[in-house]
Amino acid sequence: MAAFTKVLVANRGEIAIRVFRTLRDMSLGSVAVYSDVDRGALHTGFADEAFALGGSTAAESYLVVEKILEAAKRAGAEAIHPGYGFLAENAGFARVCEAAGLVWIGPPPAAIELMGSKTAARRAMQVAGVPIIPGTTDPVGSAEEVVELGREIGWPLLIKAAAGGGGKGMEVVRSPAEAQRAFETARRQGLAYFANPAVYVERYLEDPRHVEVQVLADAHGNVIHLGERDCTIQRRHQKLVEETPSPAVDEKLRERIGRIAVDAARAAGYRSAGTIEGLLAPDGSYYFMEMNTRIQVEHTVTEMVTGVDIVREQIRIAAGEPLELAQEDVRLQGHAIECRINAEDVSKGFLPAPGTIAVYREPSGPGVRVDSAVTAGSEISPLYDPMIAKLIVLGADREHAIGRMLRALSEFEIGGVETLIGFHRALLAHPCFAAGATCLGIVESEQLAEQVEKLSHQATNLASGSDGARLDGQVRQIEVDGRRFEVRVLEPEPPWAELARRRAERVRGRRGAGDEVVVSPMQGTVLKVEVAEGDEVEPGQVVAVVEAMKMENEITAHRAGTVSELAIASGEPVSAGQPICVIS
Ligand code: MV4
Repeated sequence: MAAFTKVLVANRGEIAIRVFRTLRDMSLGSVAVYSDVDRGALHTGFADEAFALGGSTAAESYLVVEKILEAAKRAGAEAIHPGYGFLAENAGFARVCEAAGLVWIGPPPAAIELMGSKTAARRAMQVAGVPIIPGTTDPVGSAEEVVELGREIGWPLLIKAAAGGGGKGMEVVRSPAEAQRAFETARRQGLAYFANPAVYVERYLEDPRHVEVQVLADAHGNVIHLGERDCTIQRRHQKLVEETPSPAVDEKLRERIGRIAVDAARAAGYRSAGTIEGLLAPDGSYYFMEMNTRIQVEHTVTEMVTGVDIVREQIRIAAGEPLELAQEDVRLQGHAIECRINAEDVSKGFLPAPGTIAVYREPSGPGVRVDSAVTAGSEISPLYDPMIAKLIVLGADREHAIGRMLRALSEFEIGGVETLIGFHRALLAHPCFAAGATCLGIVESEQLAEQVEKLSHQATNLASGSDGARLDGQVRQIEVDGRRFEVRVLEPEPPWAELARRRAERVRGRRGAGDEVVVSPMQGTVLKVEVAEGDEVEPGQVVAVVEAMKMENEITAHRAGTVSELAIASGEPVSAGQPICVIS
């Protein structure tokens, strides 16, 4: 394999490290790039060479095609691996790389483009005999057309952005009366996110599972699948837990959806690793939803049960090598689960919680894999996505894997920032997850939130009822009669501490009109406005949803009152600290 010997990874964080590891496995040279914020980031040390891109935000660094190409030229890299996100599904970038004589470790640009248009993709799949969700394969031009479609294929319907994907710009329409508003909202969102207002319509499937199939296609006409991943556990279209095999897929269904995925990849003229995302309805029907033309975050669970290094296959395919295995060589062994450990605060509606990681200790031991790019002292920047680590386990069966995940989660120590560790412990211990159900509504339920609260402050109850003493937070080890105990120490407070706290609160409350204003905690785009002027709101009620770094963030009312001034509209950009509305 001598097509190239040095690869530049146009990415950061855990996925850059993930690719560098395989490059080393294969004795290939590696080149990292980094933004100003990432000067000290771990991924830069996992490559043979590292080049500064300059700029802080993604738009100033990892997304600038000329900067990436310049770094490749300076390093003498012969190939580019894009990772996921950033430029991974940018057909223009793939073309520019190839025009510059660099090998693109990814699919043909035409396949990226085809799958980027959800309507064109649906048309191609329909022609190829791949089942698509009933609906249109062309954009719809008016709310009247939506109503007409409802009469034909039945309610409810779902309007989706034609240039969209991943659930952004989706609007459910339950009756003809809702068509006009939903049509307009979906078009506005399509324009705001994808600079394209075109929308199309699908039948809305109730309580489906998100079941996706990993495919590999080489340049010699070989296309195989590596089984499915179940990604049903999501929040606002962010996957949180992924597993394989799916609790809802048996050998017969796997063969059927595997064939559908291989047919879909062939119809797209695909090459490289890709994922067919599909919906599995409660009645057992399976439909193509979209194709992700990149390596995905959750590829790891497939690697655990197949033993295949998917990045290695991407590299070999790009070098013109045939697939290392045929369909009959693919053996699925055991059950794998991945939990995304994000720096997010569950008690604040999963608000990203950037900051400095003070304490960091990864779990290990049998069947445990951690893909991360942080260590104690690392900064989780508000400029990039807040994923700290992916925790992946392999067990003999699902029950074994759940037990292992709970064990590994309890070993994982992250201090200094809020994380989803407590959330995952509560979710995986929930009867709905054990049952392999869709857990519809559980992720955001009050019940789970309470459980998370309990798990993350297990020792806090020691403090209740003990006036004048606060927890110092530190867990210490003591030995009593030769036996070890872990204790959280209660430190008596000085007598003026309570007064000082009250004074601080008064000062905070004295900002006058300021305490009536809800501000955006981040820079982003307004996805939805959930209230109107004159509405009565309660504390914690969602007033708007702001998208930042591909994450949907709920902005909530901090107090009860009436919305008197609404300062934003859906589709508009907002900056951190910008007023959203006044609640008086
Ligand atoms: C759907 C759907 C129901 N009907 N499409 C699209 C993007 C992905 N993140 C979720 N998407 C959905 N598309 C039709 N026609 C429901 C979802 C959906 C979903 C699907 C499976 C598992 C969890 C889900 C959570 C939210 C939305």
